[in-house]
Amino acid sequence: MSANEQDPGQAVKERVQTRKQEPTRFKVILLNDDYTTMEFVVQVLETVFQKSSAEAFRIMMNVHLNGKGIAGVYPWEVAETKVETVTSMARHAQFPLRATLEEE
Ligand code: TYC
Repeated sequence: MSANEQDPGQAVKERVQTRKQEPTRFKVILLNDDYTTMEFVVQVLETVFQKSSAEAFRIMMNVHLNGKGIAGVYPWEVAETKVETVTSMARHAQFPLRATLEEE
């Protein structure tokens, strides 16, 4: 081995990973509006976000009172699919309900 061809085992410090790298997660945000019924939002939270009826009602009221709120937190593909599902259900029911993503 020549002088400048060093043993990488000594030149490169090994890093010990103390924590598994978590994949980036995304919040699915529900937005308030004046036309979507409370009942429909609760139904969406129960069916798309697997919330209990009590939790669905709590989240819906939080969105109603504060303008927006978190429906759930998921890896990107899951979050994106849930936004599409909510949007599709809302359009079929002719409600203007909107959902968006926010990086956690
Ligand atoms: N503000 C609506 C109403 O009074 C209810 C509502 C709640 C709509 C949450 C959208 O994301 C929403 N009927």
